[in-house]
Amino acid sequence: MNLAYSIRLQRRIRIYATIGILLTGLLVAIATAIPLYHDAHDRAATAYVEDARARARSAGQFIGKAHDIARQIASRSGIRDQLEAYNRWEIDRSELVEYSAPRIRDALSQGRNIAGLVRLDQGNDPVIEIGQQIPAALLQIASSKEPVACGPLRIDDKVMLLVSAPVLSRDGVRAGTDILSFEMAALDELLNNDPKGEHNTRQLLFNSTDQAVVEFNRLTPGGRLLDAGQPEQAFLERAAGGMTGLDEFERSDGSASMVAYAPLPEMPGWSLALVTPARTFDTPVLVRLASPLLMITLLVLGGAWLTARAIRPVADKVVQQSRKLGEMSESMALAASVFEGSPQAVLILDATHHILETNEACHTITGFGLAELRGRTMCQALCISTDEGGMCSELWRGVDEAGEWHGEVRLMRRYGETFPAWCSINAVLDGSGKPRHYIAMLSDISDKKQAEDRIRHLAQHDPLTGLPNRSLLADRLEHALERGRRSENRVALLFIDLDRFKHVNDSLGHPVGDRLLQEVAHRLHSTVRQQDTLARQGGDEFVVILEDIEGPDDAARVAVKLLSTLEAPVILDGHEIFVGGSIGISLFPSDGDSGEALLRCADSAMYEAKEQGRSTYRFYTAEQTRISRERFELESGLRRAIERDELRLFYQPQAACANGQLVGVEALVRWQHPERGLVPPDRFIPLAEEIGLIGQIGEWVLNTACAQARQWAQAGHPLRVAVNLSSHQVSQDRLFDTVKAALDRTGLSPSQLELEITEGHVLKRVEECIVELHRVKTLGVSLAIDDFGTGYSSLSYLKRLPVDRLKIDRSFVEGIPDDHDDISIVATILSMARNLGMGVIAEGVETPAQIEHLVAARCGEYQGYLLGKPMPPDALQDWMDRHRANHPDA
Ligand SMILES: Nc1nc2c(ncn2[C@@H]2O[C@H](COP(=O)(O)OP(=O)(O)OP(=O)(O)O)[C@@H](O)[C@H]2O)c(=O)[nH]1
Ligand SMILES: [Mg+2]
Repeated sequence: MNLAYSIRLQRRIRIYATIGILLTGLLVAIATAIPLYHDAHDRAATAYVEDARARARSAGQFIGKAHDIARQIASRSGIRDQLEAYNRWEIDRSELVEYSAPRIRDALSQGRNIAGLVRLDQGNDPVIEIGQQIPAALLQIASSKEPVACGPLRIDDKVMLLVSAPVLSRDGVRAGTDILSFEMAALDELLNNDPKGEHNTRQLLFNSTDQAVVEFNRLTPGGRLLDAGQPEQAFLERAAGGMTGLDEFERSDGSASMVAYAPLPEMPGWSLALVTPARTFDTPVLVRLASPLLMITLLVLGGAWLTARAIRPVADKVVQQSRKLGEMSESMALAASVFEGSPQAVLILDATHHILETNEACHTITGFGLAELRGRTMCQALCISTDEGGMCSELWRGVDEAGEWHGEVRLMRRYGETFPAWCSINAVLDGSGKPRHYIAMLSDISDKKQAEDRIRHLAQHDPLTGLPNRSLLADRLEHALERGRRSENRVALLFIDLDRFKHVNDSLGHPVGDRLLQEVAHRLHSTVRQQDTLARQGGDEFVVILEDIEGPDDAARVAVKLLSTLEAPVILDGHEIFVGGSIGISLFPSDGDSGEALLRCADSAMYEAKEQGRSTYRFYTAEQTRISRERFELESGLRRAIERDELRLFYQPQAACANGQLVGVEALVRWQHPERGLVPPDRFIPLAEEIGLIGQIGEWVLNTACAQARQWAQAGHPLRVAVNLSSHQVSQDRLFDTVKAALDRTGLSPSQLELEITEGHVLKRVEECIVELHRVKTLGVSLAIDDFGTGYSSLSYLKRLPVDRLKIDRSFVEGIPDDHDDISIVATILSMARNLGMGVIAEGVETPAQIEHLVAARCGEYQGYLLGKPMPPDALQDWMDRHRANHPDA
């Protein structure tokens, strides 16, 4: 409803209410006025008719009185006798007149309105004339024995009434007639004196016998004779016939008149009518109606005014409301246009975070239409996670606590793509302060983020190589040290400076130098692990941060890798460029606790490398460099040892305790280093394990030992050969295949092969080892547990291992025969082995006392320096010959 409409409506309500009241008033007025009018009209009519009747009565009395006067004069005996005497000719006319005239005059003087008298004799001839002359023609009325009125008629411009009265003798014979003339003016006076007379009311007196009508009114004093055929005459005749009534009729001029008529009482043929214009008649009727109608009108107007007044505040309220509504709808339209036109996605949520409304921008940004979003929570629909990786619940907790939340979130578009958005959520509270709705506004900040990322990238990266620059390096280094401090891990810093790079610039130009730097960056980058940081420190300097390294060797290994990467020539514009580098290494925490200190140390180590002839690396401390270098050399030597056939197998004899008979040999690996000589296994086996060569070495040992044993067997000296398996071999599923392959390849009888496994290695993966060793055992080889007693084996799984022999560790044998503990342990192992049906071999036997004790303790076999040191196969052959010679019984 707009304002104009409500104003129109308000006006209409007021008009209709007023009209309603006026119409009601009108109806009441009509309902009141009609009976009132009828009543007033009836009263007026009655009064009018009564007036006519009263006037008729007056007129009747006037005529009756004229009759009486005529009758009295005629009956006067003196003058009557004279007339009779005249009739009988006894007196003449003059005597008659002389006698009668004074007496008649005297009698006439009693009636004021008598104009004259004419006495006729028996022959109806006038004999006495007094006063008004009466034309002879009019004297014909003398006939009846009763007085008779005639007229009204005009005599000498006067309207007269003639009354004839017979003069009767004593015996009733008519002796003559008196004709008296009366002036009607007297009647006029009588009638018009009537106080009820109206100015414009006409009075008509009618004598039907003579068809004469006389009118009295104010303007014609004395009356006026009317011509016959007047419209009123019909009513006069009706009245002359005896009727009384009131009628309305139209005059010739078209005006309406009211006529009240009545007969003159006791005057047959005479009637009177009052004629007045209808409006004159209606006036008192209307006057009578006026006051009640005025009252009604006032009441109605008052009512209408009160209603209008009563309605006005309501109507004003309606207008006000509608104005407010209009304003509200305007502001709502404005809000709607803001909502729809907003470039931000706007979501209106209910109190339970479910989506009610979204705008077009939401569709554009998220790809979801309102139909897909409505009824789902914002978090569900858009898979919201906060920028800190938190969940939506954190966001709502923020809104609940502060009524609003602003922050960066990640949203998911309709097709699964996620994007960063700035999110503002505000709670809309109800009257009681509880959230009624929430307004969420989201803007896609992908572009902004990209720009920020780009700016950040530019600020933190070297434009030439794209590597982190000095600033980001410092940052990363700080973080790496922080992590190192927490985890107590070491961190290494490698400072690389290209060798004689200036020469490239000078000879091939700066642009080529640039491209070379790019290529170097690329190579270095692909050499280091992903988690390591490679940065360009500036010029031809690069820095690598290595985290979580085990020790300096790791750093050295990386340095060597980097140097070898740089060794390969770079081809640029057809030039083959050799570019080397010098690397300085500093270590955290040993060389310094801060990034700055470590950089300084690495830089100075780098100069040391340059000093030492370039294309090399140096640690910050000389000792570390030495250790590292040695280790590195050992490592690289070991890598080549197999292919250069530098590994050797030595065999240590094993014999029965009881009679010293040779039962087997244990194969032991040695590295015949070209410069260092014979390297014992404890110097290179852990290194081989560390650098992943152990598998290869283990396989070599197994194959070589099997081949050797086979060779001895073929030469007529079948010997059991015990081969140590590394933990790497034991824990591999391939052990079965490896052993089988060695046996197949060499043709050695499985019964001649004994595999030694270290107790500690088995304990690491008991269940898997049990399964795998059972499989290996199916090949027919025997199994021994090396270093038994040091690994705290549990009897329960020892029972489940398919073991043939236990090897008592040399540390227990060492204490025999003095150390009681060792003696007890050895005794326990022996008794246990016996109970489990296993053989026992003691190792490290060096003295005759030890072997004596072992014999006494019924230990099955032994090995050790007392019997023979590990020796090359040729030496063993000699040893065997000697041994046989010394033990002819065995
Ligand atoms: N092309 C190119 N050269 C650069 C850039 N920044 C620094 N250099 C040059 O790199 C060279 C680095 O020189 P040094 O490392 O001090 O000397 P060097 O010739 O490499 O000799 P040594 O390092 O002592 O083996 C200087 O000649 C610099 O001008 C660069 O962005 N682009
Ligand atoms: Mg340089």
